[in-house]
Parts: sequence; C-alpha cells; structure tokens
Amino acid sequence: MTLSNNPWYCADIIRTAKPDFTPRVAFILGSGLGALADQIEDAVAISYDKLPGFPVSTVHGHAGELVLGHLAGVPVACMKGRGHFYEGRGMTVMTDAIRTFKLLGCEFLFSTNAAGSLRPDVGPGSLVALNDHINTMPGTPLVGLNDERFGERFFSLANAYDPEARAILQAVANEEGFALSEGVFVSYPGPNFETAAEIRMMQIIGGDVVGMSVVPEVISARHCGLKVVAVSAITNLAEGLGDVKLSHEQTLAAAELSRQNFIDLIRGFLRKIA
Ligand code: R1P
Repeated sequence: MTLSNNPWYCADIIRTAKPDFTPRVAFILGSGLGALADQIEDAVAISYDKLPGFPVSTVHGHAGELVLGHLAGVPVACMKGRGHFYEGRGMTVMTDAIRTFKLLGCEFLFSTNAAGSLRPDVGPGSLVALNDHINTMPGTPLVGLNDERFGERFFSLANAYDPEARAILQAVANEEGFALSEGVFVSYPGPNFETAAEIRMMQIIGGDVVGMSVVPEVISARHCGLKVVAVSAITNLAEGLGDVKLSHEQTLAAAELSRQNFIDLIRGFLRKIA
C-alpha cells in the first residue's frame, strides 16, 4: 500500500494555470448546482482529466471541471461536479482533490449537494445547512495507511460542520428573507435510491436529509484540518414521504427550485468572510 502524491502534482498544475492565486474556499457543486461557477470572475477552468486523482465524472449534471477565480471578492476553487462512492472508486473518491485544496492554502471546504428530505415540513426548493452526519456508507476514506503529511491517525468529528460558518449562513438567509433549516445528513451508498423502510429507519435514528455524497469529502477535509460548511438543496421528499417518482432527471430539474436562494446564500457567505 502506498501513499498518493497526486495532491502535490495537482497543486503544481493549478499554480501553473493560475499563478499567484491562493483560493480561500473550495466549493464542491452537486447535482444540478453547477451554475454558481458561471458567476466566477477572472475564471480559469481545468478539466479533471488533467488533474490526477480528481474524479472524472460519470454522472449527468457533473461537468468535471475545476474553476478558479473570484466570487463575491473571495478567491475560490470550485469543483463543478464530484465523484460518488457508487461510481466505483471507493470511499477515497474525493480525498486527493480535498488534499489538493489543503496544499493550495484553502481555509474552507464548502460542500453542496442535491438531497432528499426526511422531514415532510422541509420540501423541494428548501435549503438545509448540515450540522452533523450519520454515515451508512461502507467504511470511511481514511481506512488504510494514514498519511501523516495531512493529519493524525485518530481524529475527532466533533463540530465537523463549522458552527461559526453555520451562524454566518443563518445571518445571510435572514437578511435575504428565506428560511434556512439545519439538519443531520445521512449518507447512503447508492446508486439506487433508498427504500421506504430505510427512510423510516433514517428518521428514527435522527436524520433530516439523505444523499449519496458529502461524507467522503467531509471526513477527508476534517482529517487535514479544513473547516467544513455544507448545504443540501432539497429536491424531493424521500421515498415513502411523497408522490414524486424519484429519478436523476427529477433531481436535476428540482435543483432549479432553490437556485436563486442557493446563489444568494453562497455569495452572502463569501461577502461576510471577505
Ligand atoms: C441522484 O439524483 C444523485 O444526485 C445527488 C445524489 O447524491 C446522487 O448522486 O448528487 P450529489 O450528491 O452529487 O448532489
């Protein structure tokens, strides 16, 4: 078993593509949420196939491009699309990308995703700031040799979703005049959607939203000391709670419902940390 040097290689490629640029926030844009990247100023885009370890996408709605530039005055690195456990690269699917952001000097990982709601009162079009997670995926990305260059073998996930950043998000939503729920994310391996019985279990164990991403990158980010912020765009009530037939097309279409609030929330967050 060997340790990956991909993050150093990718960091060099990125520094060459955009010299004298230190991103402060690394974004991961989930299904149907890529439009935010179109607002980045002085943008330089790099295809994931030029960045070893970055997950070339096999999922519609995940462009597979890293965009570097400024958003609301803050230097950002923005992944238009992510890799998922179910695409076959295991729980480490996002680890090299996250570590590249650490090497580049990022302070925050801002993870976004399209998710199902476990709460009938939080419907499609809602945004939920994540405050914790329950991992039902098989394992974690840190199984195997520990890479001491990034973090310690054993580490805490207490307050993994940065409380100060969540307070900033609430302040922005308040100012913008929309509701921002907070909740616990349940990770599901996918690619099939959850059964109604699994959804009932997730409600019982304390989940608020469910999706097939987020947790691999969040665990990798906390291991190397990045602050984590995460927001789910609710695209549907989870199986058994609503009438909509679940499909990826439905996910992509319903992600549009929260588009403006999503963009306003993120721009407002960046303005407040600038
Ligand atoms: C299902 O439509 C897909 O959308 C979500 C689910 O996790 C799944 O991959 O994608 P993101 O989590 O990448 O937003």
